Amino acid sequence: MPKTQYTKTALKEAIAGKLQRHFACEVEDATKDQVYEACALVVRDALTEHMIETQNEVERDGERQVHYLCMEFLVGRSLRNNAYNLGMLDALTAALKDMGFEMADIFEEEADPGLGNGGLGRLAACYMDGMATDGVRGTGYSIRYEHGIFKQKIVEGQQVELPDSWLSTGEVWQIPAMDETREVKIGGTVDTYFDDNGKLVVNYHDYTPVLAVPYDMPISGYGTNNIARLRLWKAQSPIALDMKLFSSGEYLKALEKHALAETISMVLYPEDNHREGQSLRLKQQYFLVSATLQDICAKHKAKYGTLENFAHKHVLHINDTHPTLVIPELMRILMDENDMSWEQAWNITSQSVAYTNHTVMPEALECWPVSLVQELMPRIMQIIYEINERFCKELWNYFPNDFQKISKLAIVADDTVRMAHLAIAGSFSINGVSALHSEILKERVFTDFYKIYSSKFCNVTNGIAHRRWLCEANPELAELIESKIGTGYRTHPSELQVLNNYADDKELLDKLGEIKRHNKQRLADYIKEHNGIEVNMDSIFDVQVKRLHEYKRQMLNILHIISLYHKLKDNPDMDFVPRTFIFGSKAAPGYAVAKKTIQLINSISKMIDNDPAVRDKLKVVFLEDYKVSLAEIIMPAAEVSEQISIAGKEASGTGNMKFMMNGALTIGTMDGANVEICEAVGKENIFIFGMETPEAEALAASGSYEPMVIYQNDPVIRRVLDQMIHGFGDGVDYTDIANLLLHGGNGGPADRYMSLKDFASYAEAQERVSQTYRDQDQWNRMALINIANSGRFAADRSIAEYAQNIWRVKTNFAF
Ligand code: 26W
Repeated sequence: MPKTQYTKTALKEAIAGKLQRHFACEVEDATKDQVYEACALVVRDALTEHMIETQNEVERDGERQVHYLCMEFLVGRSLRNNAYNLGMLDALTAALKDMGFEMADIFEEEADPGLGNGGLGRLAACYMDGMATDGVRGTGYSIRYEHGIFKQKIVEGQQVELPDSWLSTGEVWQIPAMDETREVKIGGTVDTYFDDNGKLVVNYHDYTPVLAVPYDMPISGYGTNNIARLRLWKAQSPIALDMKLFSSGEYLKALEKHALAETISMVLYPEDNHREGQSLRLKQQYFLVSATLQDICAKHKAKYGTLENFAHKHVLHINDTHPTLVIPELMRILMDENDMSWEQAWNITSQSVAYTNHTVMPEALECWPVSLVQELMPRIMQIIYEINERFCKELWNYFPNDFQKISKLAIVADDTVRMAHLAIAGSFSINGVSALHSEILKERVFTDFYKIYSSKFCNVTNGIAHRRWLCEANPELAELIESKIGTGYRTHPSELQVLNNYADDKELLDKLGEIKRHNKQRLADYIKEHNGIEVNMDSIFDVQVKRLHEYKRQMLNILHIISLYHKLKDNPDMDFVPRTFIFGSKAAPGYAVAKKTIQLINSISKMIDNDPAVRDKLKVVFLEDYKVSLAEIIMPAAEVSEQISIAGKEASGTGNMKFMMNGALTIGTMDGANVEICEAVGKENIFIFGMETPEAEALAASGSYEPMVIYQNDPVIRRVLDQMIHGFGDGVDYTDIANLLLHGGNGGPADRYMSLKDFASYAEAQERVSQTYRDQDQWNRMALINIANSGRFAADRSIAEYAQNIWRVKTNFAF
């Protein structure tokens, strides 16, 4: 447990002290943002103290460390989380109250750092929390993007992207470590030759040097002094301006060189599950990888004087393929800078790297043109070629004479570098993120690799930071839980299971319903304030929040909503369980269909809200700028969780876990972690519909799917699509969307993700949702069972599995 106890009085004094010293003001004159900053500084002091202790311990005992590399860390706000973990949240709330401030208002002052797109980045953040709590020696590495994911504004129904500047209030959590600045070399020319002694000499020149300046965010764990560190690299030009160029009159060129270096950490790429072959992105990847490895290796050498024992002391975990260049970069450091042979370097490298795959979408699998890798990192390209050559020789042993297969599996082919193949060749572990996804990797995506390296493949089902998503986001629910089962579940999430014993406790179930209503009210107030829409508190809050992507099938939800609208228009007095459909989603700026889908949701929302015949029973709300802090309001208020991707495509999903933990019931396909959620709660406590993976895959592969036939035979669907062509009364034309569903487009088949095929089954499941909701006791009972069985989806459990099965480091977690 943390050593320090924080009292209200001590905190008040500390905050007042910070206000005085940093802002030269008294409590009475302080603004909310000054108070926020003062609180953050007080909390930070405690964290940095713990961080130093943790670092010293790591240094002393020399146990194996985990280095978690990820291009995204969607950490969310820090103040409340750290205060909770340090056990000072109550005292802080009381201290602020005494000083005349509401805790919630102060928390609102903090910007929500958007250093990620979606699932991948949020998972990385949840895992930092898990590592800190489980006592794993972990460091996360990423880029300190000046601008995170764009801010989304909805203007006349359409998404508009605005730059996000989070640093103003986020800076307080980052401690610069200037003395550990590294230099990354980009571009230039490399000459390699063997000297008289037969030793390889690598001469690298004319490159552009870029400084990597580290900023450390201490990530607290719960009930422990162990701190996980998140190291964010900022790119800086080493010279204010290139003086040589400058004095020779090439002012602009000097300026350009300078700016080029600094743009590396300027902005996060907003594509999710879709690669953009931009050279700046590849520079970012190499920048992250090279700075990180130089950092780890320099410290390791300072301690041991050699890198020979590197693999015993470090695991380099790569989160998806984006940091795969760690493999050739570590080879480069070991060979070029430490005189190791290829074989020795390869042994160390391939025993240090572990790779997690997060997607099976073909358009997300990374490939880089050889020419680009060559241009930006010539030495790395040489090493990749050599890895490829040796790898292909190895493949030859498994598939002799099968040239076709070998070129299919090669790392370099058709003038591109296939990052996933490089990751598989150079790592000792490859895992998927849910049981189903890991099976799909083995059986379909990486079948041939699995034949060769079956022992490298494993599964670790994703998990979420349950303290953030339950205890902090939903304090009333946490209090209710704790009144029954105590606080043990905070570090032993499986103890939530004890709640199963209360499934028939009417009083508890009523209380659960009451709490949900309070959380719904909070969201309703938010909606009123931001969308000007009054929602019916007795309606089912049905939520789909996630990135906008065709495979996630927001479209299926929309088609169903339109069909409900028709049903109500035909029969306004029918006995209809009122529903509020809530969406929140960002679309990649270049993804036209996704953006049009957002517009479609907004058109429908407006049409319904303007129609007195239906608007009390049916509502559609699109919440602007979905992000972590907004999710913290939405999750506790949700009653239905939409997890409706076409089976086989959603690697895991983690929103599904957050909803469940907050007592929402899932309507979903047998995809990703939904399968395990279904197993955990039982079929009777979840609404499953649609094709399962084998059927969906077979239908897609057969080429015989014809949505037009469904359109012709199903009057409900026909009317929905006809309405889409006809429009929603605001003059916006959606024929393109209808065409995409019925005829295909953009080089794809009609209704690629088979929304029409699953429509009837989905509508039927939604009808079951409505009927179930009529019996509130039954509904609350199902909600309780979902909460009670959500413990296995805690990040603490995932991290313990990584630690035990992949990283081979010790943890404090008890399964
Ligand atoms: C190169 C462009 C790009 C950018 C991001 C390709 C792929 C990605 C991510 C890996 C996509 C992603 O976030 N995948 C999600 O990962 C979550 C965490 O494991 C899963 O829960 C989601 O199902 C998966 O879509």
